[in-house]
Amino acid sequence: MKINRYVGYDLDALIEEAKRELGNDIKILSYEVEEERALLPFKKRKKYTLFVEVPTPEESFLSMLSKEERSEEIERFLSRIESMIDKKIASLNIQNRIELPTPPHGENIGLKREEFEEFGGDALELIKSLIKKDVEPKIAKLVVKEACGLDIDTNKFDLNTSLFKDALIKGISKKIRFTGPLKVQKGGLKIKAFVGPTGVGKTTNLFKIASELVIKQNLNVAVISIDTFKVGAIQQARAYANILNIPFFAVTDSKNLRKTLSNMSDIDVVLIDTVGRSHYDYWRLGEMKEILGGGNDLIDVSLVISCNYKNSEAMEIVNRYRTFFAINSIFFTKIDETYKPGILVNLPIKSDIAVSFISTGQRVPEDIRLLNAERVAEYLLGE
Ligand SMILES: Nc1nc2c(ncn2[C@@H]2O[C@H](COP(=O)(O)OP(=O)(O)OP(=O)(O)O)[C@@H](O)[C@H]2O)c(=O)[nH]1
Ligand SMILES: [Mg+2]
Repeated sequence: MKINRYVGYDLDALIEEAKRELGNDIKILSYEVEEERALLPFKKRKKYTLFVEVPTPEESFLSMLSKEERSEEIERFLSRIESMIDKKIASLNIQNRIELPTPPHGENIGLKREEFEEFGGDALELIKSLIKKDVEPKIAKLVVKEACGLDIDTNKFDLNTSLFKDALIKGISKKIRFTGPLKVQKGGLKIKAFVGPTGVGKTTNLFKIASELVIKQNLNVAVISIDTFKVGAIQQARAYANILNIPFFAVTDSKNLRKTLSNMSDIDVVLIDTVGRSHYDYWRLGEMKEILGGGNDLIDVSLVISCNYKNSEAMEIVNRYRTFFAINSIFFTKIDETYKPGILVNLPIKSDIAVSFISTGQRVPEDIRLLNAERVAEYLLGE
């Protein structure tokens, strides 16, 4: 038994102190009172010593048991705790399931069943899984319907392929145009410009394309940058050009661009890097249009869009950019930064612009793929 000792001149205060330390149910074992003599005989003081038992119920109970009984008791105690923890976890899971917000397009598409009632079986399942990947419901129906036939038993559209992937490839091929590989003829000058909002990956991906053309296709490539606005942009581009050992020019106006292009007699492809511009900045987009005008209509314009844009924002970018430039293709980037790549079908179908490449990461030159129906299907199915 453990005993605490409290010493002082006020017994009530000592009892309160013991209660504070050991809880309200203290067990006072005994106390001693001692009269202390002060200098003046009538000023005697009482000094108390209080002895209180320190409660250790578990320990005292266990100490009464044999060694074997003690370990059994501890086992029982631990298993009681384990089962309490299990119950708590189970109850938390139930609560989580109830409290989790419904995903924006998830299972709740069943709520608008009338919108999908013409579809049944696997077709409906495929539509649901596309919507979960942020494919807009209308676009999902459009794509899936291309791979459906009418089931005469149910009078609903169902897939006429056994695999989701085959169905998607079929639908996507019918609804989206793909540019295919860059078509460049040796000796014929091709000029390609990359435009788009800030930081989407124009410069790094331009050099991925340049690497492919120089290293794999053995073409003569030159790069022109009209990004003289951003600090360090020219240095960044020049460094890449130096690695590839290709000519690099920085131009600031349309006259300069025209002049530079006219001296490209031995070049097969000119890639033009532009400064990133917000699609809301009409004034600066106009300025860029004016500079690129130095290349006349010869320039093939690629709009670079990051896959992690919201669908509505991406469409806004396309609409605003296309009022300034004749966009020939969409170049997607940063697919590695999203797990809901619905934009890959929403944007080309809604804008009716062909798609070219997709950037899959930051590494130059490896992280780039040519887009085709099969790749888009794989991204949408999360393969
Ligand atoms: N994760 C990821 N990052 C990328 C991808 N493509 C480019 N980046 C990165 O995005 C950042 C911006 O790339 P830039 O090529 O400088 O972008 P930009 O469009 O030229 O930028 P501005 O010239 O400032 O408008 C860099 O850190 C790149 O490495 C991609 O596919 N995935
Ligand atoms: Mg850039």
